[in-house]
Amino acid sequence: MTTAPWSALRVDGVRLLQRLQDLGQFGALEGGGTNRLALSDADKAGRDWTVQQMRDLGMAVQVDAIGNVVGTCAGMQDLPPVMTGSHIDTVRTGGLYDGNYGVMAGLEVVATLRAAGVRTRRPIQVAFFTNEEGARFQPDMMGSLVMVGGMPLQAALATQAVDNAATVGDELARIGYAGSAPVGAPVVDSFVELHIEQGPVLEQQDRLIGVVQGVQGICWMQLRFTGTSNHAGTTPMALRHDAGMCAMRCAAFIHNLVVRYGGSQLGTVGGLQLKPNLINVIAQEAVMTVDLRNTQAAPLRQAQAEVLAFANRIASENGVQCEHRQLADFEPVDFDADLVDCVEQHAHALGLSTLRMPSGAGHDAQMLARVCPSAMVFVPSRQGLSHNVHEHTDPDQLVHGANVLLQVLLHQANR
Ligand code: HGY
Ligand code: MN
Ligand code: MN
Ligand code: MN
Repeated sequence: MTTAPWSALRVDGVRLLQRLQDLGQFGALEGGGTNRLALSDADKAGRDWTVQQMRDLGMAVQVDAIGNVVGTCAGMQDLPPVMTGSHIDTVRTGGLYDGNYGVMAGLEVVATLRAAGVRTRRPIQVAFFTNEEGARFQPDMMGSLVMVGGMPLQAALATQAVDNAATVGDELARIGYAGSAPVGAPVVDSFVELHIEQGPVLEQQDRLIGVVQGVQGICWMQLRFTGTSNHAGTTPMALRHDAGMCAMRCAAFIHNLVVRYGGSQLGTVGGLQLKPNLINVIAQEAVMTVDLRNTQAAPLRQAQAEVLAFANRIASENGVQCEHRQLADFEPVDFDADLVDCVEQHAHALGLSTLRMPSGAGHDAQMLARVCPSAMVFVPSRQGLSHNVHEHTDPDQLVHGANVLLQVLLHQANR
């Protein structure tokens, strides 16, 4: 790899870390952490602040019809841009870095180029996508999915929140991010996302940079069991229509399925609401969420089919209704091999240890991969913690990752 004139350029770590702290004020939780649910007031405040950062960096800012925000740093030629970015919405118990880091590092790259007077051949874009987390509205990665034409805009806008009756469209209008830029077929040369690993692998293997080869498949379902509430003391077991027991046996089935499948199969029941949720009343209703993941498409399909078959069987054996809603259904994605090599080469050129690995978490890059060569760069997560207020990555590791992003974007934008 020839030595480019800009290969000595480095980001300003203090400025990057300061921006991360500043963004963290929006939705800050007492005692640390972030609650910036998609399209909430805190998300609006974080969006407004980030848009201002883009404008202060001389970037042209566009908001599309699903509320994705794209800042553009002009290139010398009007060629398809190189895009980076991630998300600034968080889960309810989020940290400072999930998503935020990739957006702030993108801004830091632009700030570094401006300070050095470097103009790239292609424009460089920094984006943050609507509702990556999928905590309030499903599916996750909604904004980037709509951007690439993977979900009809109207279906996304009509999606209702899990916490109230508001739709995505209502909330975008309420916070002033119902943009006019079209969605469905973005013109992007390539996409590179910098993100914390959110798992323990880099730390365990003492590597500084994760060279991400792809993202595992994700299947989200909601199962609603409807039975008959009754007295816990007077109703014989054989006469019960116990929605709660059906849900919990389903959860146990999922656990056993994961053990049976082995490999990369994962299964999570993150949400379970019982009604009336009283100690001496047989549950009338149970609503549970199911998150199944696998790096292989076939076993993931098989797992989903098995869980659904069991849920329907256990419901009919107990005289209970079972309704299934598919909330997300994403096949595993492989990133562009040349771009993955480019990430690895530039990390090595910076003297950083690397590890090739899949991503356990979903990311916007898996959606951009549908329309352009895409790749990701990971940095370690302390104790693998994420979606947890104690999420942490060492400052120097954050700066290493941003320097890899800088060099990869410079490489891509000067082709
Ligand atoms: O669920 C995920 O993997 C991502 O954080 N939305
Ligand atoms: Mn994320
Ligand atoms: Mn996340
Ligand atoms: Mn290069």
